[in-house]
Amino acid sequence: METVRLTVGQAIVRFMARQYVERDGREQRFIAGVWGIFGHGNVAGFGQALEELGDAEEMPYFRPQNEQAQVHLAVAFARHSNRLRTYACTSSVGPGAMNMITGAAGATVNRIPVLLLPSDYFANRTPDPVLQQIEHPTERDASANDAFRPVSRFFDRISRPEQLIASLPAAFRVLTDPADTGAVTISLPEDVQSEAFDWPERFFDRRVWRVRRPLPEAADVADAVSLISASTAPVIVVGGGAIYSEATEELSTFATRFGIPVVETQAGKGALPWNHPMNAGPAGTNGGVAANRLARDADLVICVGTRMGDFVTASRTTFQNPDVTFIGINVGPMDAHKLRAVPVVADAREAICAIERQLAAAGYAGTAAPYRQRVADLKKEWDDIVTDLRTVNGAPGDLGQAEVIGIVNDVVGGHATVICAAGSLPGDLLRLWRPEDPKAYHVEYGFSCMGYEIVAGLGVRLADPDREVVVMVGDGSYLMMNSEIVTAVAEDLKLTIVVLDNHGFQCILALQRLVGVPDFGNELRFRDPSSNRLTGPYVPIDFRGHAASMGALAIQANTPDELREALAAARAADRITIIAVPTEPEKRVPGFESWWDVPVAGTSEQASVRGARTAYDEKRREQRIDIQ
Ligand SMILES: Cc1ncc(C[n+]2csc(CCOP(=O)(O)OP(=O)(O)O)c2C)c(N)n1
Ligand SMILES: [Mg+2]
Repeated sequence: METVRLTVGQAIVRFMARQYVERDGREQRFIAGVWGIFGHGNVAGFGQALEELGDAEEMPYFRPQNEQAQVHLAVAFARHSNRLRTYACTSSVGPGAMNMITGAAGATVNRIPVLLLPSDYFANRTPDPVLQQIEHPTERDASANDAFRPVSRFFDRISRPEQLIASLPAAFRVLTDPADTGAVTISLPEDVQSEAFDWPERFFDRRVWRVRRPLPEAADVADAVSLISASTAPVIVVGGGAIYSEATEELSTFATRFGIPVVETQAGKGALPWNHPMNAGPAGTNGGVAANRLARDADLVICVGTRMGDFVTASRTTFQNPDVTFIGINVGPMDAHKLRAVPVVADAREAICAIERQLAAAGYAGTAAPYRQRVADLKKEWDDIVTDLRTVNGAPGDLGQAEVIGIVNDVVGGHATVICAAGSLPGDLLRLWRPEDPKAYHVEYGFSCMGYEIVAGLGVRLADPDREVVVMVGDGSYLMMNSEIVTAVAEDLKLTIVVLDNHGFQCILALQRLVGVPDFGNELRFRDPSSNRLTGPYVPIDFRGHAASMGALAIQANTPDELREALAAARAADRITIIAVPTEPEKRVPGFESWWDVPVAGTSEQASVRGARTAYDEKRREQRIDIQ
């Protein structure tokens, strides 16, 4: 057997560089590079390997400012690449590794591949406790990195070099499997990373992982066909899986041919352009009137590539037809079975095509004319509401968030990618942004992680250098994680970040009022000595000055005209641009016939809380516990 002597770190670099994926005949390298922050845990091991082999293996290295950020960035890169590429992320032991936990959870929730290589304490245990080691008093093999287990789809700890030979292929199997994918963690004790071993040459052969398009079972297709044929008011719920599978054209054909409206989730928005006649807009808690009324009355719901989270089901109140049934088209069995669906465990594109063929063969002509007319009427009603909400109304210095969204969307158009993750923006973007292609809308709303926004902008930019990228981020989320602006400057990544300054966590403040609680702890205010609470004046923040200090082009825009000019300047600029826009917090977009289950205190001295609890108990009666 031919062997080659390399350290564990060197072997990982070489192995990663030789893993490819293939789908529909297109082949590409799966790991596009490595992001990492070095410490004593990885500088001599994996870091040495990258320095020595990185160039020869074409495995570029990138340096972020925060380990959580690098994971978000890799996830955004992978999502924009339809999960056919990602980055690896390395960290030192202890805090560096722990910083990646949040990112790992976000990857796993959203079913997006990312390879995490946190360093771990000495396998030989001689110097214990090494700097940053948590010493468990009774479980000697427990390390902080065990915290990756519940948030990873694959976890292994390499305590002997040869374990890699089995572990790395297993890790890549999971990363490239559309049903299993998520965060994949290989924990690397710092001594093991540097250990040399004679690896079989074959371990480093070029390997191509076919990203499967599993075909649906004929019997499941037949069941779906009879349900659709018998339905009078069907709707399709589209999720991210339809986009990752590149099933959007087929979805459009299917919906048009059979006159079945499509309602959007956060991850699925963009699958059909906003002005597609069959696109009824978003459904659920942050939905619009068209989708929510169609979904309320639907007798059949065809779920395509969605995890059916509580925002689209409005905590199980979206679907009110007593006889509603579901078809679950999903490559992942767990998601396919949700809501007692007839599961069609398959690739979204393959399943849509198979069902369409069988429907056509059965002579199915689609929904009746009055239903199609209802869809068209509701769509028109909703589109008009959106246009109204986006239109500037009021004094120029009194911008509301909806107007800012309208202005930004009008300037950048429907093919720029808009990015967001948390706050009131995701809901408002879901209703108001008008994407014109499947990659024009990127809102992370599975984990809804504050701090994802700016770094995700970098990830999308790296995945798609020719596309205009605009990050819309709340002031609270900006303050939570903004230091990768420095990375964008260093890497010469051009994107536009619009910071909406409304003095804090306004979406949670709105939620707080809804559950009957007086304003408490959400706005960014000085402590008031008389109340000893955070009820003083707003803490002023110079977002423009802050961003400028990191080397970005930074612009303050207080009026619609200033915002339009700033967006034009950002477009013309040669670097990352931050536009700070003060927005009026009380100009909120209302809800549209929907709800979200946020439990209200069961007892309180406050009448507002008791009133909210009564309303809550009433609403809970609409929850469909029969379709779980
Ligand atoms: C990491 C993280 N912490 C806490 C939350 C809960 N949370 C959701 S939105 C939000 C406030 C966001 O504030 P901002 O970005 O200013 O948006 P706004 O609500 O003002 O639109 C908070 C605290 C979260 N989603 N993510
Ligand atoms: Mg805010």
